[in-house]
Amino acid sequence: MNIEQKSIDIATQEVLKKAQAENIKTTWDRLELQQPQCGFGQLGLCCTVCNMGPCRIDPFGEGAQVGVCGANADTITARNLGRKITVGASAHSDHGRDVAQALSLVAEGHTHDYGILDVEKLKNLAEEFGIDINKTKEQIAKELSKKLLEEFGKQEGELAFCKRAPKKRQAVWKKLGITPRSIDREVVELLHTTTMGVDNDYKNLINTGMRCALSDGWGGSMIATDVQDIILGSPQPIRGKVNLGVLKENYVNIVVHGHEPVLSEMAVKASQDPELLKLAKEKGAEGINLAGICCTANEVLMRHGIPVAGNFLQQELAIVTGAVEVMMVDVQCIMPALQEVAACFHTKLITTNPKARFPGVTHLEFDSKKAYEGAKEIIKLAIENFPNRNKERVNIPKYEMDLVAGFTKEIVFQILGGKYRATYKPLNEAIISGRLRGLAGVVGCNNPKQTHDYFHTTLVKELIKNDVLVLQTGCSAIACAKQGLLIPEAAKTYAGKGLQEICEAVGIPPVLHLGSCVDNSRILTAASYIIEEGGLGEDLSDIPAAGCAPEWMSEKAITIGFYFVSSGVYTVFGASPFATLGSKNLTDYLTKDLADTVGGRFEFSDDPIKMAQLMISHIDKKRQALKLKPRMYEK
Ligand code: BF8
Repeated sequence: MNIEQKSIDIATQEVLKKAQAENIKTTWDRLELQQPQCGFGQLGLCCTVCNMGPCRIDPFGEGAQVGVCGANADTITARNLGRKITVGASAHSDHGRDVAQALSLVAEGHTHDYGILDVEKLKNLAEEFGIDINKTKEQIAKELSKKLLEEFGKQEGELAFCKRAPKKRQAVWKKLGITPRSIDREVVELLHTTTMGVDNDYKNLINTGMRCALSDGWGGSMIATDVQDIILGSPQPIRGKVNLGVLKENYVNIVVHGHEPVLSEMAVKASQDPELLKLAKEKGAEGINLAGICCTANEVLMRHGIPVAGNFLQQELAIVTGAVEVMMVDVQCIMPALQEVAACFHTKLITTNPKARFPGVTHLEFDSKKAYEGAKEIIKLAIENFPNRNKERVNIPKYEMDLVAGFTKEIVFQILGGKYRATYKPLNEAIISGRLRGLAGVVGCNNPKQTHDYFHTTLVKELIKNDVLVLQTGCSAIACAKQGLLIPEAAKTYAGKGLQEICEAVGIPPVLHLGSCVDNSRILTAASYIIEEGGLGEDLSDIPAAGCAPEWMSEKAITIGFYFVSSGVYTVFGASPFATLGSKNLTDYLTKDLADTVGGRFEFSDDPIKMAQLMISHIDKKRQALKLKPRMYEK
């Protein structure tokens, strides 16, 4: 694989050349060492569920067709997939739980580093849970955090946020028995059903999987998003910069990486601390520069305009620039290889979460009761490490791009509707009148098996060219931002005439950044508002919209895919069809039959233009079904 095949991003290519010249191994080298990758694993046909195995099914039909216990390809692939769904749901939901606990600490006055910054959202949420809001915000927060934490372990009823979905959608879930009852229970139950000798019906396994995924999308992730907005502030449209060029040569560079913004939020504050700025100058630096990688980056970008150094496949490369004093990591998507890469430089890797440690790596555990103090300690460590930087080995690519982020379900439509008319009407009308063809959610990771950023950007360009407004989160948003798609000016260059008119009228980019991966929940609630506004059907599956994760790699992406599909969304996945191809029955169930029950279904493709065309043709079908006007500027 040459460098151009590895990434379309010039900054990435430049640092990859440096890594090669200095013999530093990156994920692409390790991918090569793994070739050929296990065929049974790729097809989902390897079963390690019990100690009678590991078993594998012969995909050519000549060898064993069942495991030692008698499980066939359908059961094995569905069980393996179910386990992946539980992991993705656990990751997002555990994040949500931590944030809900932080709200409780704030309410009880155990921490003064955070506050209640979005009181309106606090009250709205409290009302959703039936809490009387005629009391102090602290009292409301105390009751609310209790209710939110109960969502994780309750034994009866259904998750409160399910009520945010249109009535018709709720009825679909009820009919299929997939309304999530709580968060933890759905994860446990799905795990239970995948153990040896429990559920042998692939369709039933997938139904249990959908319920678990829904407990993430309409539960754990939604709690994470909403509570973060309450204690850290709801994002507002904000300008920022993206790509490795945001690292600064004469500054102390600190990279925050991971997912939970509670500590990185404090790092933002601490990086502006006069005492620390003074110390940085004493050590010969011009100042302190904080930048982010992955979803933590998206969180601090959305709320503070902190620059983004890159997405998933750039985490090692940020260190390879030689200009990073500290990379502080919390949870999820943090490559174990970072330790080895950091050891090639002066960079200190610091773990902060008790759930995620590396052997031999400095661990400064985050304590939300002393959050600011903890963040200061890490920044100080970075400053003290600045003189250890080998200037000869610093090579920061001169590439950075402007972007606008900070769109939430509330803000997007406040903008479209005007400051005093926070309504979805203009958006719905734009779709109804044919000025906008429809909506797309493009989300998810990078994967070294696919040319870095190529799939995201090619797909998104094709969508906006066809008047589809794109909503993004996660590493996908970062990919498109690097290519200049997240600035209002991009509308003129890339968007179709209808989308261009809307973007120009309200001054938004044709691609809207809604935040981190837990913020995919913002897309679900935005879609529910669209239905509530009227004119575009009665269920989420009626909206001319589609979803896509073109370069996915994480189990979290699978869970997101499942809660989108179970919410009625047609969802395309790039790369491989999450190891289910070994069962034709399961593949057909996911890509065809689900449409008849949940209204959404999966599609798999490895060609970004084809992915866009599939999504557009689905959008057109939905337009036809709603008998909407023809597109305003049809070619
Ligand atoms: O949660 S998009 S690589 S960083 S998993 Fe990870 Fe994928 Fe990036 Fe955020 Ni989401």
